[in-house]
Amino acid sequence: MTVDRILPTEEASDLLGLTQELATGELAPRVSDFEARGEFPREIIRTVGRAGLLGLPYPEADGGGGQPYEVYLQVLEILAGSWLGIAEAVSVHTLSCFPVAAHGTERQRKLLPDLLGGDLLGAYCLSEPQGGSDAAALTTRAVRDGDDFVLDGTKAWITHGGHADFYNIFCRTGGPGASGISCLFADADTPGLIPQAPERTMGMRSAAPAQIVLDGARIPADRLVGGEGTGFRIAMQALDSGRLGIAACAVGLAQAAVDYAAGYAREREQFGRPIAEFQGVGFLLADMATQVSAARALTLAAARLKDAGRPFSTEAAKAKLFATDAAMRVTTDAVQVLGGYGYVADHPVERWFREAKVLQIVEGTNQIQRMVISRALTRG
Ligand code: COS
Repeated sequence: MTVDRILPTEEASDLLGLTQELATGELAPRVSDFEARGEFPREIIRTVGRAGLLGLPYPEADGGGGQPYEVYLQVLEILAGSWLGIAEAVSVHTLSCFPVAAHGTERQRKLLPDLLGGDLLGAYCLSEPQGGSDAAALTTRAVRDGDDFVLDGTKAWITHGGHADFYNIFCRTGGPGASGISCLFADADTPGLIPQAPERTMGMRSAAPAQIVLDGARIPADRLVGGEGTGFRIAMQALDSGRLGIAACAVGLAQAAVDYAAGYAREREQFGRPIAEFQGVGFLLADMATQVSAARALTLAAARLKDAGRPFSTEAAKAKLFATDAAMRVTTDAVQVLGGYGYVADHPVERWFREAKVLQIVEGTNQIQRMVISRALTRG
C-alpha cells in the first residue's frame, strides 16, 4: 500500500521518490542473496552514499544533506522496507557522525565533509562484552601518554565492526561512573584496533556486528571529542537521535510485512474464497496496519520535536519502544497469515520476523527505553 505522507517541501518529496527507486531497483533484488551468504554489502552502501543518503540530517555547510529529521526518518523507513541491514547502516553511520558534528573541535569538524560525503562508513563503540545496558560502567581504559591516549579493552556488538573507516570509542579516562568517560575518534587503521570475526546472528546476517579489541591502540590526544569526562553525555545525546533512526527502521520493516501479508491474503484461497474475506484474517491485518500507522505517527512526532529544537529524549524512547515492539508483533502476525509458507524462506516474512527481534534490543533494549520514560515521569 502506498503510504500517504505529508512532507514539508517538494525537495523532500523528490528525495523520497529517489529513495524508493533505489530501494526497489538496487536493494530489493539483492537482499536475499546477501542475507543468505552473510556478506557485508560495502559496495551497495557506497551506492547509497553516492545518492547522498549517508549524511542527510546534517547541515549542508558541513557536507550533509540539510534535511530535517522528519524527512531523514522517512528515507530510512523506505530503505528498511527493502533491506533492513542497509537502513541500519545509514542510521548507524548517521549516529557515528554525531560526536564530531555536535562536539568536535574546529580541527575535527574539518573532517565532516569526508564523514558525511558518502564514501566513508562510521562505527559507534559504547557496549562491552560484560555490559551494554549499564553503559556508565564501561571498562575500556584510555591512559594519556605524551601526545596520545593508549587504549586497552574490548568493545562489543559493533555494527560495521571490521568494515568501518572510523570508530567513535567511548572509554574511561577518569574515575568510575559516567563522569569518567570520554569519547575518542579513531581511524580504522589505528595499530592495536583489532576487529574480530562477525557474530553469528539470528537475522541481519549481512550486517552482523563484531567485537573490537583495543590492544595498546594509540589515538592522538587531539582526537578527543568534547573534552575529558564528557563522553557519556555525548553517547546519550547521540543515542537519543539514533533511537529515532531505529524506530523508523521498525516502521519500514513492519509496513513491508503488512503489505506482503495483505497481498498474500487477497490471493490465497481456502474454502472457496480469499482468506482475506475471513474475519480472523481481515481483522488481524487491520490490527497490523493500525499498529504501523501509530508507530509512524509517534516516531514522526518525536522527530518534529527534535527538528524544532525542543527536548525529545523521552519521546524518542517512546517511539523506539513502541515501533520496535509493533514491528515484532506485526512480523509475527505476517508469518501467521502466510501459515506454513510464512515459515519457509521462499517468502521474506520469516526473515523480517527474525530481523524485527534485534530492533527491540539495539541502541538500548526496550527495557532501557521504559527506564528512560519512567524516570522522566517520576523524577521530581
Ligand atoms: N542526554 C544528555 N545527557 C544525558 C542523557 C541524555 N539523553 N541521559 C543521561 N545524561 C546525563 C545525565 O544528565 C547525567 O549527567 P550529570 O551527572 O551531569 O547529572 C549523566 O548523563 C548520567 O546519567 P544517569 O545518572 O541517568 O546515568 P545512568 O547510569 O543511570 O544510565 C541510562 C542511564 C540507563 C539511560 C543509560 O545507561 C542508557 O541509555 N543505557 C543503555 C545504553 C545503550 O543504549 N546501549 C546500546 C549501545 S549502542 S548499540
